[in-house]
Amino acid sequence: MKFHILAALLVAGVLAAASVSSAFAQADSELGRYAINMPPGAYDQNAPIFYDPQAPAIPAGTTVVWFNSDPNQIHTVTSGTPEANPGSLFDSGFMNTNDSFQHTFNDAGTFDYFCMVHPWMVGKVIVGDSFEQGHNFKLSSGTGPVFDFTKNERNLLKFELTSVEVADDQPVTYKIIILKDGTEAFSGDFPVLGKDLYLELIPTDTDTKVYGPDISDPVVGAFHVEGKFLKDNAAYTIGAEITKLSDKTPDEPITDGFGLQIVPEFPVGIVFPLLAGIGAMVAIGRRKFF
Ligand SMILES: [Cu+2]
Repeated sequence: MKFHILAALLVAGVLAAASVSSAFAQADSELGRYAINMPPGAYDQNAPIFYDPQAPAIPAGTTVVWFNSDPNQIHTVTSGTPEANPGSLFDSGFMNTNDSFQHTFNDAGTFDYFCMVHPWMVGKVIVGDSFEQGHNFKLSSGTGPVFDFTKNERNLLKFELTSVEVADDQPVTYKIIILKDGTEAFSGDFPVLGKDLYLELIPTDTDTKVYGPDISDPVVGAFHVEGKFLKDNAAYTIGAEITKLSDKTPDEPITDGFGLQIVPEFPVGIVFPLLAGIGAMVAIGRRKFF
């Protein structure tokens, strides 16, 4: 279990049991969490992108919201392809400019969809169902334990606070720290309503950028972190902490660390340990990690 030990050493030298888990993740609400936009000009066969992003990887249970931002164009979001089972899973019907449509993806798989009006407009959503249960958080991932950015250009993570009761409308502030091979590469604060934080990782060739949330009324939509720090073949450790519950600092630290391997291709040497789950789950105290 080379990877587990490595991840533990990176953090604090403390290795907790890594649980094997790959199962159906239930949606906890029907609130829209992740936005896909049809930008101006999306109708054009030569448009650079029809549905943006074109092929996100999201955890099972995520509710996706499509927006038609294409002026004076009617579009649809219709599951399948024109040839194969069009609309059998979801179908928006005609969407005018500024209309939205949402669908909750509960099952793992790759889901193609297209526009009935402009059938060259195609997109897909990749849904993963692997997760890791920590002491305080459950971490779900769109791509599973290995994020191969040559196959998936982005990966939506869902952090769910499981150890504390939180109302859906309660303000919660998450602090997320990403260590790359043991060195801090990113730190950010994310205020949300309720127990869930959706955070998408996007490896790019540019400097670090943070934006979101996709849905801000209420503030439950996904945030995004992109940058070249995510583009190395490296062992990443993601630390999650609740720094504010309502407007109070928690009496006891609420924190977990999770391992995630980000690779440009699937390396044979780490196949076995990575089949075990999302990586090493190392439960650690604030003093050790932060
Ligand atoms: Cu269309």
